[in-house]
Amino acid sequence: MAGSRTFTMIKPDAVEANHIGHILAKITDAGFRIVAMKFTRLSRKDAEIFYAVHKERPFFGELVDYMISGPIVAAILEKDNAVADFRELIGATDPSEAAEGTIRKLYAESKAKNAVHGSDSDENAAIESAFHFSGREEVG
Ligand code: FUP
Repeated sequence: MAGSRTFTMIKPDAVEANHIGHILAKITDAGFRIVAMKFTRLSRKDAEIFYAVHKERPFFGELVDYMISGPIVAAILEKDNAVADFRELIGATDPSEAAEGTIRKLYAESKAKNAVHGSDSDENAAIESAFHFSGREEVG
């Protein structure tokens, strides 16, 4: 899809391990254009809202605690077929199952601390982007 968008976060484990630069290089080398980006920190309320779809799952509390444990990078990315191509670039949720060369295979610690988020649909990409960015912050 021409010029479609996805939303990503570089998560606390990858920030802590100094992988921001490596991950951004993989993203831009793969042809994604950065539309908006910020270095920020989620509040507990932010994380609970962002991951509300998982609130009945057994890992929800751990997921929220982890996502607020340190700063993150949030970004809106643009590319043809952005959602699907980005999920291919990041690899499976569990890095032990992720394909060679994917961001999670290279940089994720575990299924819970899995280095990056990528939207799972165009609809969620739009919702997640609007949650993190105002229209004025879409500068790219
Ligand atoms: P993904 O779409 O690959 O980010 O994965 P999911 O939407 O299935 O899961 C969202 C987040 O929940 C993952 F990034 C990590 C966390 N999670 C766990 O901590 N344990 C699990 O068993 C599954 C997911």
